Amino acid sequence: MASPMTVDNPDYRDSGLRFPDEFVLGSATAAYQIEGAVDEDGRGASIWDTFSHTPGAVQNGDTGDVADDHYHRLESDLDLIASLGLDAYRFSIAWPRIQPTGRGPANPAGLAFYKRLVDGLLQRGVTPVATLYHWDLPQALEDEGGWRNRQTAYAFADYARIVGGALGDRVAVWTTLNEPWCSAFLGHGSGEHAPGWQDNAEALTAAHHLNLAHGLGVSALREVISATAQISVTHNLHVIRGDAESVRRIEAVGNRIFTGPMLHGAYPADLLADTLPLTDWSFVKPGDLELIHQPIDVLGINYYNTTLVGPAAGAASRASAFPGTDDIPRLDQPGPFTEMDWNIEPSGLLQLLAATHAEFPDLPLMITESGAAFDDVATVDDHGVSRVHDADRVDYLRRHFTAAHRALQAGIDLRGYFVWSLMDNFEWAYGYSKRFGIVRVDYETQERTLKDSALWYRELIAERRIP
Ligand code: IFM
Repeated sequence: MASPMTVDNPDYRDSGLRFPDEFVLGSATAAYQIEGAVDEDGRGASIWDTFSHTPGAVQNGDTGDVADDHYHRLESDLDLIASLGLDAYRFSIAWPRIQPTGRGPANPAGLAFYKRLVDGLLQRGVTPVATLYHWDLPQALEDEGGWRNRQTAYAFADYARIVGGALGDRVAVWTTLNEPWCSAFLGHGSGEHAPGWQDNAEALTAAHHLNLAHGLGVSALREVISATAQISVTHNLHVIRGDAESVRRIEAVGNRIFTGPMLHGAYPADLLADTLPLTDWSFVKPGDLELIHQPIDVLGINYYNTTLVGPAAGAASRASAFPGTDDIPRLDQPGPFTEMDWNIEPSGLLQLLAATHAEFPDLPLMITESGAAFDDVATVDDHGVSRVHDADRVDYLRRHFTAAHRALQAGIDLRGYFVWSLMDNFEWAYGYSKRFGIVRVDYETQERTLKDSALWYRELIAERRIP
């Protein structure tokens, strides 16, 4: 067993490190990835229903129609969550369950589902952490221009007010948006995600309207939630390494385009200059930055891997997930890699936490996602019990919890860590081909099996130290 003397252990494979009692040890999911029941109880269609049913958009033609059937298995999934001893459970609310067309009165059945979820968590001693938007925009709003239309930001604020009013006395942490980079740029730049646009100017427009939605959403939530509830936003801030000018450019359009207006009250000057060939930014209206720049209580950070870049070569020309930077080459990095081909680099998590803390020293941080997809093998042991010996995921988690612990040791105000994900689920454009869960889901039978990583995490939570 490692001792605290091993904090400089370069492979981050420590055990025995203790987390404070107040450090939140949780796990996370998102609505479209697990719920299924897409046509039930008045739920409207979302852009992911449309996208996943578009031939060629998702691997194997997979859709979220059934997913983990969580909507019908709520009680047993709540028991599963409780059995792991999670301090907190992070879930997202499906906007089209609450407002089937994205506007108008709440659908009582939709609200009732999330009330049962929240109350079920509280009854089991698990803290509810809710995300309002994890990518499932009502299709009716997309038909009016989606995130390219600034009215969607105002519709989001109305939705936030409805949900905050219904659950605001019981949810501990509210997150407005999950990874707006994905919504804006995978959705409108590279087109890998719903709604599948490939247009740099539209992608930048969408980014601004997501920023606006965040600010309006924070204000709406503050009106209705309890004074003790916290408000956050979650970003997948990219850890870019390599050529300094390329790093600056990608960080500008990948990270600071969101953190600038949300947390500093301004778009970075270098971002505006870099993107002038793509847009004149006339979608930013007077007063928008004040609306966007609302105080938040905690910043959510999702971390998976790093990116290595070289010096720009040629000219940017294509629609991209980092608009205007397709002239920058991505370089190979050393492994190991997860099933997503993402490099496993726990030092990137520590680097990200340190850099974010340095930039926003007064803002508590929370790792709202970190985890790994691997090609798990399900077995049956001598006693007939299903097992998944996912040593690679245990190793990933050990190394990233070690990084989180080092962040605490370094004085970074890190409040918790949510493992992505509680259970295998619909991995967006990859369908069900990538398994991120610490709980295996057999998609034929919907049987749930605790993987070794779940048993390991259960022990970490119980002992509050890395096993
Ligand atoms: O599954 C996703 C999640 O929905 C958002 N963050 C990244 C995860 C892994 O790709």
